[in-house]
Amino acid sequence: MLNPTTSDLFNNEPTLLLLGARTLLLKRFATLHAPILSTALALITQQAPFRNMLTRGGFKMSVAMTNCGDYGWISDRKGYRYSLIDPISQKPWPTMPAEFLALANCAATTAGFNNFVPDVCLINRYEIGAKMALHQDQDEQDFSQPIVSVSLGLPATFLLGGLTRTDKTQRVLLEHGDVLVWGGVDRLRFHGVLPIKNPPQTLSANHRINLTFRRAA
Ligand code: MD6
Ligand code: FE
Repeated sequence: MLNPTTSDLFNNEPTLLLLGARTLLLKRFATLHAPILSTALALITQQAPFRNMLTRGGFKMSVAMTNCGDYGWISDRKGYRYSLIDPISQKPWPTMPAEFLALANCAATTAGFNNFVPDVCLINRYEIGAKMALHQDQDEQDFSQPIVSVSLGLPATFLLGGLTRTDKTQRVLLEHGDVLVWGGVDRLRFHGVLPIKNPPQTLSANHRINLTFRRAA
């Protein structure tokens, strides 16, 4: 865990933290945009509701997911892949809202990745106890494209590993409004999310939302 100092506890300014050669944590970068993102999200989930997908092994994922954009990331007994069609509605995924695109592009530029135009936003919803096992993002065609990940709601401990599964992981606290950007030599780093904890009474949220922007094709 990046250890907060007493002064950090009272610091609400946006901050950039370098976590790797091409891994940047943009603390609170999206905080002001959160209400607009939530409104857009409500419209998306009316068309493409959250669902708990199956792994290839037939286990239900604890994280509920949906997508917007030209593609959606899906998982079922056939494995992981990108699909133009939502398997539930049999229709294309909802259009990526302009606010999503603008935020992702701006965050990428801030982290040194110019001209990032995502064609998919995977939307993850974590209830208390939900988690994501250590994995690499490797279903995309062009690994020169970065990944932009926006955290909303409850905090999470993100595990940031190296390029092999057994590399030591660092724990990174991802809070409401934080944006994590990585690419280049860090694009295939292993990563995961520890089980979401019960919130302190000072937090009103009861789940965590993560928006992961990628270029699939
Ligand atoms: C999450 N994120 O934070 C899951 N992948 O809920 C990811 O799997 C992820 O945050 C690649 C890059 C950034 C991420
Ligand atoms: Fe990932």
